[in-house]
Amino acid sequence: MSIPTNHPRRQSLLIREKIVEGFRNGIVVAQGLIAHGRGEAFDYILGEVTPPPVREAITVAAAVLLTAKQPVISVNGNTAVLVGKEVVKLSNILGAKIEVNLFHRVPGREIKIRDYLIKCGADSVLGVGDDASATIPELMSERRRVSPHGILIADVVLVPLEDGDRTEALTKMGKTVIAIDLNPFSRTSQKATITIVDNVVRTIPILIDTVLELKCKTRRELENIVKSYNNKEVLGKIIEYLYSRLREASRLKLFLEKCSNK
Ligand code: PTJ
Repeated sequence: MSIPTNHPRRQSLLIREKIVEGFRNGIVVAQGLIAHGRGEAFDYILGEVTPPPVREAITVAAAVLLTAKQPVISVNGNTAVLVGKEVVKLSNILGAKIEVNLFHRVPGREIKIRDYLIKCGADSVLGVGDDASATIPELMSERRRVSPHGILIADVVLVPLEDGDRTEALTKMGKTVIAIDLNPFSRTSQKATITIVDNVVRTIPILIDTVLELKCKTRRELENIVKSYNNKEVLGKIIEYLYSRLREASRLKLFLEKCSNK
């Protein structure tokens, strides 16, 4: 579909097209379209920017990833089509593994996602076919199937666009979970160790830049960045930020109503 270059919502519509194309190619599931719409609604309130408290979470996430022994980036259908190339770049900089992990594990879909990530430049992708032979305890969904060489032994897992159950199960296993989720109220956001309330299309490039910036720091300096971080406090700041935007919009609405009554 051609989107006029001067369309005020061009960027958002281009992203939507990627998701729709991913759906047509069998990478994104129908439920992924719904999840994307939910994300768009939150992004609208966020103002489609990455505000300061979110940047704080991204900096801490970068420091955690740089100090991790076995970092893994978990990829589902939406993430693959939205930021496949960027995920590969991040994994190369960090030396992190990429693993496909799906809620809707229909036959052959993980192969399509793996092939897509390889097209994006990945050397190897875990969690496909027999490689997903390990299980996350207490988890009943298809997300429980993980690679014994990836998520099972990871100390840090980056989970863009997740559902809450696995985040909770992974943290119970003692792993540090970094979630990217536009909904600050979701179980994922509430249960993750570090929550980045932002659109994955903005976060991954910022995360790459931040990792590159922090790469020259010593382990002690990186640990100091992480030490004072409080996820609940940062989530509170983000909710306050969303609230202030809504409050501002409602004041503007009252003002416009007053003007039109004159
Ligand atoms: O590919 P699969 O089979 O693993 O399925 C993937 C989906 C996304 C369908 C599955 O994980 C799912 O159903 O997720 P939920 O429970 O709908 O949660 C998705 C969350 O991601 C919601 O809180 C959305 O607000 C958020 N979200 C959607 N798009 C984005 C996003 N967060 C960040 N960036 C986005 N672009």
